[in-house]
Amino acid sequence: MSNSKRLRIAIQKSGRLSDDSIALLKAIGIKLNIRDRLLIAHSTNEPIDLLRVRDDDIPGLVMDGVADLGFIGENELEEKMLERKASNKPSDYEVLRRLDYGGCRLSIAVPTEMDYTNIQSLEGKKVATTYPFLLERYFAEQKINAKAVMLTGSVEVAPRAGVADAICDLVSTGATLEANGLVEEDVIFRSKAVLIQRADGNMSDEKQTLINRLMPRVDGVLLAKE
Ligand code: PRT
Ligand code: ZN
Repeated sequence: MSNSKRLRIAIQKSGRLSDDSIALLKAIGIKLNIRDRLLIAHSTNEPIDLLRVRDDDIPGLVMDGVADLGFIGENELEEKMLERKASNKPSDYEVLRRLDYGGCRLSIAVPTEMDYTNIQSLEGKKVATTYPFLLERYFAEQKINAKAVMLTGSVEVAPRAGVADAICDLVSTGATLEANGLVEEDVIFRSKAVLIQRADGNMSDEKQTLINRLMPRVDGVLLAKE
């Protein structure tokens, strides 16, 4: 679908993955001319363009072949893959490298006052989350009848607002949970940022050669930081 001869890399425009992803591209020698408001940024020394978008859009752009590569959190990638599978949309991709940033976990957390022993305690309950497909998959694996309630923001206030009994949200330090009177109980998914490539079979030889030339540099940067 992507006709451009230039390699298109989808990257979060502004958020937790942006700076580290840009830093990695720069570290492998790609010079970038990024203007804050623009969707597209061009490299000045390689045939590469950046598509600067919301992270939610990155898996779909790669799976539809609109972007050739993408930097994305595994949480978002796996959720979108499940969502697209459920509606019979293309959902293939290849993970080129697992990166050393964006680390977090998707966890179930419950109000401190809730009587929680294990996941069975959620039988018949409502759990607010931005990741309904990952959560429903976990409920199915655990054979629990509970309901995922989709919220795109403010998930951590859902129990206090009476919208849900518990939540399933991303956690890194745990400070947000604590500030909202919630206790982390079950980790359902561990995530890091990954570099993915489209797997629709339509990558041109020129682009694949460029990717193959860049990847050893990525490995060099990752190794140097270990
Ligand atoms: O605007 P756009 O849609 O692009 O951005 P976004 O707001 O959806 O995403 P953003 O930038 O917040 O996160 C992008 C990705 O960073 C996520 O998909 C994860 O892969 C990764 N990541 C790593 C995190 C966190 N750590 C994280 N702590 N994403 C979100 N959080 C949030 C979490 O949702 C909760 O609100 O931080 C809060 C918890 O943090 P602690 O430290 O208090 O536990
Ligand atoms: Zn997002």
